[in-house]
Amino acid sequence: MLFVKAIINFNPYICVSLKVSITMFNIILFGPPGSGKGTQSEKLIEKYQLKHLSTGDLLRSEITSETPLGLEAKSFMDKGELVPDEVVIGMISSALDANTHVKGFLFDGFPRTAAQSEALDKLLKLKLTEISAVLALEVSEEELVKRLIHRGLTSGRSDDNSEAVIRARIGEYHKKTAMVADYYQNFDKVVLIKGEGTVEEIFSNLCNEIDKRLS
Ligand code: B4P
Repeated sequence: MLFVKAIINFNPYICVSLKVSITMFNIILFGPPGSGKGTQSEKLIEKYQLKHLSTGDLLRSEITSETPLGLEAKSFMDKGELVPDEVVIGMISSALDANTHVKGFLFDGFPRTAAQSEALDKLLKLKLTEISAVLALEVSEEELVKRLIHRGLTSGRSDDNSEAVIRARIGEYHKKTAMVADYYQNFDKVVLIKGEGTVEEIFSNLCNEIDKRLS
């Protein structure tokens, strides 16, 4: 902290970059598998010009490129399990470093564990910024299963094509991910959003919450 103060007082160039970081707007789109995170993220990044960081997309791209990281991740994803924290945190850390001049980040599917939440806070703190809000989509389990089975008919995703794997993913969510909302609730950052209804209705509710925080 002392180090940061010294920089602010004596280095006008770093002072400018500090100002830029503080004005960043970072949100987490949170919810169980199939709650609409990916669907709504596409619309939100277009409207608010945020950098989309989806750990699911990043992992699937590693799988497609058959990298060692992708091969390791696939063994977990195919079973509906979470990929180990160190793999995912490393990926996000590189993505943050690669995107220094953005208005803010939309985190989709990350963080998914308590360790990932703490790591994200630390990484953002190093960039002198923080999470502005966690928008949490609420959807019943039966609706989640229905949506993912339906997506499995066309997505080609190995984790969508068996009900047992879909239910395992939801189980992982309850066991390891739901507590992420409790973590951010301690900082009063969580907003619950009804995730059932039309895509446009849900989008409009998400935008209302974002606009309140931007104004
Ligand atoms: P993700 O890629 O994050 O996928 P997801 O949570 O399953 O789906 P998402 O929530 O984005 O889907 P959407 O609702 O948009 O994760 C996949 C796997 O990667 C994980 O299981 C894990 O193994 C690994 N992983 C990813 N991040 C990780 C991390 N941080 N740590 C460890 N492991 C990680 O869409 C679902 C369907 O619903 C779509 O077909 C959509 O069209 C439909 N839909 C959306 N909104 C709807 C609405 N309002 N009404 C009806 N249908 C709707």
